[in-house]
Amino acid sequence: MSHQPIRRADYLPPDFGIDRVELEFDLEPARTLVRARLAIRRIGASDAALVLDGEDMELLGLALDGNALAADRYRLEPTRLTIPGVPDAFELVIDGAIAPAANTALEGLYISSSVFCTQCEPEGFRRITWFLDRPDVLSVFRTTIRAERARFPILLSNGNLAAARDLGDGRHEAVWDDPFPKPSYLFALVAGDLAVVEDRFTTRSGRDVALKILVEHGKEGRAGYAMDSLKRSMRWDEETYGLEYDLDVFHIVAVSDFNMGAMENKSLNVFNDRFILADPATATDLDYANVEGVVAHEYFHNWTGNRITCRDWFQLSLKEGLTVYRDQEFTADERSRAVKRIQDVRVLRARQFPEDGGPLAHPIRPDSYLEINNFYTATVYEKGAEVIRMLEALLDRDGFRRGMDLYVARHDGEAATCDQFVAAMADANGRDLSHFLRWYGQAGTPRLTLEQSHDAATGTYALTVSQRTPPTPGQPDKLPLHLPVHMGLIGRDGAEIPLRLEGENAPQGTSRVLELTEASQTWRFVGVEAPPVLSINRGFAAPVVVESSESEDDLALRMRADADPFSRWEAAQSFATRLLLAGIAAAAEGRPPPPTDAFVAALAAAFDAVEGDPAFAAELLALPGELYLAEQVAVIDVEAIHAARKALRAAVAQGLVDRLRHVRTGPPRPFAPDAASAGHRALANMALGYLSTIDGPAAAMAQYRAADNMTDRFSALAILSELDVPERTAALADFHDRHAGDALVLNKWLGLQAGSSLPDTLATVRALLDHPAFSYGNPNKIYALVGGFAGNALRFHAADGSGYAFMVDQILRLDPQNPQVASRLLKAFGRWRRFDADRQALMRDAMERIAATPGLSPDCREIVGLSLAS
Ligand code: B3K
Ligand code: ZN
Repeated sequence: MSHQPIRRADYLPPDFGIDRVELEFDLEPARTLVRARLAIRRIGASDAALVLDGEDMELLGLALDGNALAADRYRLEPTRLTIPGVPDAFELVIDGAIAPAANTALEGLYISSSVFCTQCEPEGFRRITWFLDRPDVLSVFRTTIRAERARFPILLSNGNLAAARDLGDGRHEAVWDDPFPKPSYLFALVAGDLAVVEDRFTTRSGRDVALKILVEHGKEGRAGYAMDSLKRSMRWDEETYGLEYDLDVFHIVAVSDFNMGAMENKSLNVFNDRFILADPATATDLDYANVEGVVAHEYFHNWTGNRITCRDWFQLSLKEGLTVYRDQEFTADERSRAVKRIQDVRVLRARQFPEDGGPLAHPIRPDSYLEINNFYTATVYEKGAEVIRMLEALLDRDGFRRGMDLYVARHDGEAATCDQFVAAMADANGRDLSHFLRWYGQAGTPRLTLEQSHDAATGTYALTVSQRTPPTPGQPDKLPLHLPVHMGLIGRDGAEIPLRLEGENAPQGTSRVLELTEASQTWRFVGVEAPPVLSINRGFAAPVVVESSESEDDLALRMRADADPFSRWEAAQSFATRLLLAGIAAAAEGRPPPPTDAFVAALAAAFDAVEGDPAFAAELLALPGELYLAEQVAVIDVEAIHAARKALRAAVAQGLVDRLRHVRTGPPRPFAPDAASAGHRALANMALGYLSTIDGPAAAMAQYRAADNMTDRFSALAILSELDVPERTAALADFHDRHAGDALVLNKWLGLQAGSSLPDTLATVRALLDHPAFSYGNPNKIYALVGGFAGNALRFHAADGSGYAFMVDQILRLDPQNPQVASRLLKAFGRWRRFDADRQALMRDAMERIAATPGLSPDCREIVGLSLAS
């Protein structure tokens, strides 16, 4: 917890290395004793003092090469321990005590439902012992754990079990050896009474790996999908990147109190249980997909993150962007590539684009931070993955693989930088990617504008693409970026046109990646007889906004005929967005909404063209969300956005009513969690939602009662929860009683009520704070209820400021106990400048109340400071 900004430019290598770490834990919830034996070696200046990070611990003793250090030989401060005048190589033994049961920040060693667990990334290890807690210090760890056997029969740490014995006094001991040098943030310890689900995996080269997933007793039956996902991930990484697992055991432990999704500790992943537990009665298809994606993500970190880690936290995207890209590709290969791309772009636009356009905008490799926990952002993760994806587009698949191979060969066992990653990509392909590196340092979403002309006499089509990135805080002037322009041309008959650039002898396919490097560039295609329809940014190859004034006819043509499925969906989104923006303007001015016939007809034709791909059809029918629309207007009017979207939904329902009813016919299918079955459910539930705007709640209520799986039951409940009808109350009560005692399911119930557009939502949320299903100690519950409300634009931004006042109370209550969770909630205020003057004033007052609070955490101080400064 640093109180001064840390700057990327100030990076200095450490003065000391710690080659070997031996930890001994005597576990007791109230007071745990930790002994650290560190083999330390000087790397830097001969007069440098040893400065170790450490917070919130009690120092019991210090010995250097076997000699106890007197108090005048060292200086202990709240966040560090300084020992001047140390030799060039020595052993330091530190005895300390910590209080896991009192650890509510869930960083370091803490207790979740009677299970000891750890979260050390990024700076939690310094709450376990004093250390060089920075990712460029790599050490070999041996961990000895002692605890009472009855309460803590399972004792785990990283690596392989080296020894286990009974201590005779009701306690036992386990010793774990991790042969791979690793930074402290990858250390983990788990101790408790957990059930073990076991399987095995044989790697390509014949290593037999024991796979163990540990869950709360009684939840063993819900770990099967996670295990299956793990085995498929292991196989995929071998087949796709030639990367194999490197130890004899791989553990995943599911805990219920966890700030984030999961953590990739070496061979001992710790997970938020919502990303492990899944069965048909309690998990939706989205939950299954999330389990698969997060299990894969953490497993893939074993190479991209653990074997090759980050030099400093500014390089976070080196492991996170790359690993998100890898898990996206895994899901694309395992499920539907087009649907996965659409879902990822939807998330990018709803979460990352607003971040990039607001006060918290930062490059994927930030330049400074006050609290690094604030930078586990959509930008570092999701935009970081898009930057990797652009490299794949520019170098093609084989070239990208060559770059990955070189990156691993060069940096295995090291703490690397983003520059080194891009250098490996460049060197493996004989390319100069220095211009591309600007993506790492420049924030903001680039906007592309297009100019097209066609010369019938020569059959030449000219396309000019111009780029411009709006200013972001601290970066008023932006440079042109190097990006792939993935495009195709479509004839009026719907056929793809062979693409031949002026000067080429023959066409080179019908879909091409052009490279934009300048502010503006023109490409001329020959052999184009008639004016074509342009399909641009296919597959969303570049994370940009394309400003286009495409005609409705062209959009309709691309919606049904574009060879790129992503672009078909994109055309539908653009058409819908255009109508919605007109509708928003109309709603704000009390005018009737614009005519929707042309869009509805185009949607019907596009829908008919994808018969046989229900998952894609469901995406096609999903209108742009409120967050995305908010980004498209000059001043956000939450009521007008909500009303316009509701009106278009009703129009689509009327226009497609026969098709929607047809979707709902046919024999019931038995439940299976695979992507194809999930696609059928997605489409059927999409249809149910639309039809409820015509038919009311009856069909949703019937489905709610008859459902044999959580996807269908919860989809019906979500539809009912938006209707002000008696069935709503009945279904919510029934759902609660059916799942009483199941925290993960009740979180869905909390979230649904917090996100409801009905007018009494805030009162409901306030009442739910006292419900037994809610607790301030559990991040999942806070994100569901309080976070769910913050994401409910209509109610959070209530004109009277009641939503803002509520959120301030919640943030201030949470900050002292868990600053990470508080500061995540605080980000809801970031876009305050985009609202009308009255709301701006209310939001500014709310943030000033937070800023004026004594003892505010650095986490919240940084977010509120950046937000107010904008
Ligand atoms: N690396 C962890 C995130 C740790 C977050 C700390 N605030 C999970 C992941 O990205 O895989
Ligand atoms: Zn990650």
